[in-house]
Amino acid sequence: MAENQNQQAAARIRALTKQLNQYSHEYYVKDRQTVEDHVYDKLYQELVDLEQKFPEWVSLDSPTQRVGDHALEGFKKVIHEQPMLSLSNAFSKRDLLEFDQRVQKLSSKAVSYMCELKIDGLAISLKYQNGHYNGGATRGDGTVGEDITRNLRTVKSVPINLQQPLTIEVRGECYMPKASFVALNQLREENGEEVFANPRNAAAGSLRQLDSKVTSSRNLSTFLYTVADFGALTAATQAEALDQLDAAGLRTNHERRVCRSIEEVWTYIEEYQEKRQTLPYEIDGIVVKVNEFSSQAEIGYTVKAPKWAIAYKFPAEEAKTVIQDIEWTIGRTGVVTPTAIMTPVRLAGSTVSRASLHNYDLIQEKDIRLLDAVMIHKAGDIIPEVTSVLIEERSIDSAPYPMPTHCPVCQSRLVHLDEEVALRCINPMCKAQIKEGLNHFVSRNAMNIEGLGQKVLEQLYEKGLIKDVAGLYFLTETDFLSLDKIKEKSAHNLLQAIAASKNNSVERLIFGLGIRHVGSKAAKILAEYFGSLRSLKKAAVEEITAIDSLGGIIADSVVQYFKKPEVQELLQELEKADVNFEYLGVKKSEIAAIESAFKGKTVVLTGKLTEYTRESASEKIESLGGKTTGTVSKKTDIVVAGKEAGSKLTKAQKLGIAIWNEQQMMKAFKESDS
Ligand code: 1X8
Repeated sequence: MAENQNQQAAARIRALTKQLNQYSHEYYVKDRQTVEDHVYDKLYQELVDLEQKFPEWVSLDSPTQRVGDHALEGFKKVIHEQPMLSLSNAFSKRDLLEFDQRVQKLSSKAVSYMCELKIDGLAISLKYQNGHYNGGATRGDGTVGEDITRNLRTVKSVPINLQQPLTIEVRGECYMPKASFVALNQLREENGEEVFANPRNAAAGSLRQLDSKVTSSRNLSTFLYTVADFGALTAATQAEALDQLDAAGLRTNHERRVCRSIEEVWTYIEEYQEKRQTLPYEIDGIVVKVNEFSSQAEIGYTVKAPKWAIAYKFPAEEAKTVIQDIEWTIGRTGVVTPTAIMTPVRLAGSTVSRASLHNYDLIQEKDIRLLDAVMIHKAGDIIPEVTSVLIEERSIDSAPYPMPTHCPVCQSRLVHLDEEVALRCINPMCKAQIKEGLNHFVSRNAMNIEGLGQKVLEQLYEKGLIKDVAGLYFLTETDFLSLDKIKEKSAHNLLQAIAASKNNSVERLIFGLGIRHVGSKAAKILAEYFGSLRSLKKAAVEEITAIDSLGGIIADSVVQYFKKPEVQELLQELEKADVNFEYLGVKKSEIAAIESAFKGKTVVLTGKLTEYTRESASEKIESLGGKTTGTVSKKTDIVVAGKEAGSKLTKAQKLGIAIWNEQQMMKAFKESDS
């Protein structure tokens, strides 16, 4: 009996592992979602549960093994049997024409060129043995790299098993998408941590982590572009080799193009110099390779680089401007952040007049002073940053910018906490912090109280009508009418929006409280796991760290937070106001059981709804197993069009997508509830 059960579990674990890996491959390698998130989540949870009961059947390629392991003491060295070469650079069309001349001279026949994007990440090498992942390494100095096998295992686009039993070594780039880079830095700045200068540094910092859990949390991806050891693979050209990598299940970049002349190459370069801004990852140039391997062999190598390839580097997009002022702002957590106010200049498609300087250490390190001429660029193609100071243009009477000693808002002494680069105002009564906390509480991903903007909150606070977030729930119409520019109608709407937020599922409240290190994702996980704020506030550190995806930093922060007497008082006030403390979301395991017209469907909401807000409709649809997105595409199943719907409706009509009005949506809601 027990033996039978054990065998059944083994078979189910194998089947789940295979199925989940297939889904994951389609999503992370092929950029194609073939299963709804909740279906994936449910199967994943089933696997986690089974593996917990039958740990003897956990396989190395199980998706649960991507979450990271215990920390290492250090990295082992890896010797690259084939050295990882660098590329020579071209900075102009002329350099490129000269490269073409050299190629022509050294090869006996006509060549074509493969153009590929030069990804701004970290070069890596991956080994597979009979199709199984067998280790990964950094480039290092090209001859000796570091063994980052465990960290690369957490990167979802790195297959654990190939589609074919190949024994090969491949190389490529591990990178952090622009959006993840921006989000990571935002979080780090809020937490007083040092920010990464660009996505490449962020990727490198994430890969060179002794604790692979950290790597796992960083949303890295890969593009492979070279085969270092073909094993049984055969290919005559780079184009074929890349197609073979695709077929094997390794992720390659599809923006590549074979060109028959250097003029065509130039066209490609000009095209991507334009497109660059719109790509979701950062590139710093174009790699041009002789496509035919036989010609590559003829042309050969220098000691450092192949003579059959060249990297065309885009000119750095920089602009010169002058620092007019440095503004200091206090964040929600008391971190004091300097922003350079500069003479406005055009840079990479927009006008720039502000750049975060991140922290005082950076001002000191770069020796940035008022009225300095500086060069600026955009990190990750998005965030303006000061790259350098033109010291030779500095006037002789300039002086170093002094470190602020007091909070510009509450005047209390600033502190430099251990291991933080940030200066902090640690006065919990600091007005700036409280106001930021209020803004955060009402924001979209938190309590989502519509219409309650910064100006209104500021007035409410300044007039003493509220002293903390709980105060919002005790406001009256008279309170609102005492504010500037608030008439009866908006007072009414605001009161209604505040009242509606009492019924939010508790993850919004958990996030809205602004517990350090608890982002909206972590808040959701905590809410799902503990079910209510009452259980969460009693949780011990060990209970929180027992959740796979949450680490010790979050756990400590949560436990410390709920210990504070002022927090306990605040919770009492919120409870008195009848703010919901329960998790109302459908438990992941329950979604699959629901029958609804939205299950597994991708839905776009557009136009003005009258009975629902976009957010509430979207939440409802997701709770019924649907997915909502903002853009209409071939993948959209249903477009719910409210009043005055515009281009999205037109597009849906063109694509022949089902179009519903609000009443039809509500009818479907009703039918699912029964
Ligand atoms: C570096 C890179 C190469 C490619 C893309 N991104 C890079 N950073 C490519 O070939 N597609 S090749 C390369 C190198 O050989 N050092």
